[in-house]
Amino acid sequence: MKELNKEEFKSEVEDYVKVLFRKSIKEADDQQIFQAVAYAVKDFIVDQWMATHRTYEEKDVKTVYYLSMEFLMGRALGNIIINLKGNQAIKEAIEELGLNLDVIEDQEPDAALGNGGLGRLAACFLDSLSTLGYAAYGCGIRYKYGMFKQVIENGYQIEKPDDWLKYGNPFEIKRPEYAVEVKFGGYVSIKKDEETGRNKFVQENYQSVLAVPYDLPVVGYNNNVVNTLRIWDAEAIDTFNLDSFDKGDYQKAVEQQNLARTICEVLYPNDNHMAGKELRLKQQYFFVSASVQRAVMKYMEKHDDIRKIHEKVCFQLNDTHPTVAVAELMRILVDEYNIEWDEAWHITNKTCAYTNHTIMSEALEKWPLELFSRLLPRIYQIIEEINRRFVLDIQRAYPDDYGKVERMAIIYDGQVKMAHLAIAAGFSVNGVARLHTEILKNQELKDFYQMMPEKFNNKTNGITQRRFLLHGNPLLADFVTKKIGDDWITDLKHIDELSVYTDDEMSRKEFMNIKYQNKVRLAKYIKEHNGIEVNPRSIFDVQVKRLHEYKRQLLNILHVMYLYNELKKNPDKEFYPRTFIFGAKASAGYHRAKSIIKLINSVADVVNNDKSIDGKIKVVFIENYRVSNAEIIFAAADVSEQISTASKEASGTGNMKFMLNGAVTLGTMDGANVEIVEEVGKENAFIFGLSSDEVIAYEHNGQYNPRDIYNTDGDIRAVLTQLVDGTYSSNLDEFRDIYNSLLDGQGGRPDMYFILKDFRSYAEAQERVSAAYADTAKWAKMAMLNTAKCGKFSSDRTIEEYAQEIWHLEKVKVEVTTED
Ligand code: 9GP
Repeated sequence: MKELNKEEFKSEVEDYVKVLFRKSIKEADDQQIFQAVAYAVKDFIVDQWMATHRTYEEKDVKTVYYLSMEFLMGRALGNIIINLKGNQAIKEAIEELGLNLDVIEDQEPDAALGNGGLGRLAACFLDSLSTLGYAAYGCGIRYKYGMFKQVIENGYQIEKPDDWLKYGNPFEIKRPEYAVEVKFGGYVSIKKDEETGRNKFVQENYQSVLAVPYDLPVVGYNNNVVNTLRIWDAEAIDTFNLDSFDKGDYQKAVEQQNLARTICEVLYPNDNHMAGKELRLKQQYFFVSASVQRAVMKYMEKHDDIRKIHEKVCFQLNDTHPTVAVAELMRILVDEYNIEWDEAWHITNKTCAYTNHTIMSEALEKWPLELFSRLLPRIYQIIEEINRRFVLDIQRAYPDDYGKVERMAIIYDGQVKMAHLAIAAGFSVNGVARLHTEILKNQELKDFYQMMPEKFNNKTNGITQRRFLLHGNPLLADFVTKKIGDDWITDLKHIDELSVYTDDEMSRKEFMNIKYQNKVRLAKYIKEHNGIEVNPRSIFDVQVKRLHEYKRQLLNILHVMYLYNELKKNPDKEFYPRTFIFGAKASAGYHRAKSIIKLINSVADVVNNDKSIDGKIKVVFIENYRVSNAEIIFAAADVSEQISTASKEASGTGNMKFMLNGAVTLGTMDGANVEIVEEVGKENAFIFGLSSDEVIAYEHNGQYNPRDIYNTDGDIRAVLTQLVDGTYSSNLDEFRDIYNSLLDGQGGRPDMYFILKDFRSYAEAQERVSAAYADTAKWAKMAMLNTAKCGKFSSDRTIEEYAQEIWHLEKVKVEVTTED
């Protein structure tokens, strides 16, 4: 591993401040210092970056292209520094320059090119791919505006644009030499190919944009490997070319300009929900076409037979969003390389693999035929042909069952069904936690599983311990290393060696003292950002994740309302003080989710200001929850709320980050919670609620009526009544929609997410939490065991499984030579 020279680094920082801003270190502001430090760090890693790519080429290794609309990278500087093991040298250099590394890191805007779990998973995967030494590209979009900034005004969420590129991004490198053209619209005509004499499909009268890549380094841990996250920006092909003016085609030139301007403008802020907008489909095809074209070109630079591309290239489709890749690869093979359909199809089958991340029906992408065929005429033709052949296969396999075609066809009911296309075309279909994969096989994708069982497999998600422990929780990271050495940083299974210390009183005390200090750090953040005083000796009970009804933040806050009522009724009740901490962004158009945010803030206003309860309950809504403040929050949590309606959360990854940081899970048997409980033991988690089988059974037989609970349970009735009687808002209609959703369902199913059904079981589990926390030694052991038993949930393990079982990659060692 290349060593960082402190003196050289210092003078680089000074030079950059001078060259970039014409200032001395003393004159530069914090943002300018950040820029200079970031450039100096990039200078240091660029040799490794070049060496990595040289090595891949020399060894001609297979590369995975991880195609994803989202990469929720967060800040880069701190992460790169820890992965370089350069913490000490850089920290010293920075101190000797009279600067503070924490302040500098805080200047960096989060690269928030993602919504939530799916995008953050992609970022963790990139970290693991580099650390394990696998050749990989992340391929995505360089959104000008990432995930919106959330501001809370009078308790309401307001969205502000996230202008993350305002000061430029010091880590990126523009690569105009790799730009490619992407075509939209027009029509397809058939022309005779002079060379082959065969018919050729040609897209005409289209609009096109130039896709220009920007590369970002992804630094592996202490191994010289630097992979690339390639994000594409759109530029106009030729700005008002004379041709267009001459032909009077001014309109078209303007349209092309507009197209280029709008495509990468903004990330759609929908999590687990399809917006169905034309621009979104344009974004999808834009980055997929660019990535696939470039991957094919790169492959053909070193090989002469396109038929063997699957030996060196794999496209992993992160959810259905990049599924057009299948048709784009077919287009390139058939139209550009003149490969016969059947052969092209086999090549495509061997090159593409699909990950499913959800069973929420509103998230499954289906595009109207009219829109699809107008925007992507040639791609649509190809999908029609894929569908025609696939339907024949279905009919051959199930000649007497017409329902199969109805349920499985790629084109049906006037829509293109992207998941069906991905399954038909890929060689692998994986779910993201064991339970989720079983639900896919036995429920949601049952027909596909019956027809193609060999494609289905599970890859339980993971997280990178380097960001979420080593960087996010330095005190705990040092403690772990002191006890068991530092192997856990690259092989998290070793963290199990901590288990023996859970019986040692001194170690438990130390562990809890670290938790306390992290709680003090978070309390300070809350005071600074929310103006709320919280007691770090109280239980920090945390639910941070996107706001979605199935994640049931509503259950949590209704329970807080219930507890508050209990305390008011019985002020002397024995009660362990609790701080309920929430953080969540709601998609801008998701009204009920936004009302739930308002409800949390309204409850916070009432409860936090009620002197009669003596601060026993505090409620905090952390504004603008994102990767950078998440690191502080996970480190400080005692209780990890993972309370989704069973069957709905495909995996969850926040649950793993909490566990790693020694928080105890309070959750349903959903997603990866099931595996967390399996690892840590039922006695070290608080499990409640309906099972996924029970939820699915109720959904099928429709026999759940929340009114029965409302009528028979006075406490629940009281809480629901408070939603509409002025207790939390003088506007009696403020929370009426929430109230109705629980009891009437507004035409749909009332209480679709079984909040009332699970309420009592949740409240009882919460009582168990309080009792357990009161027994300090017991709690310390539970919390520490959570950290110790987290080994399975490293994204390194997940990536090893993908690499061995799906991608078939070989590991590469990188040496930096004088050449680089
Ligand atoms: O909702 C899932 C979440 O459970 C999972 O952890 C994450 C990563 O696999 O993906 C989320 N899915 C989506 O955001 C949309 O499919």
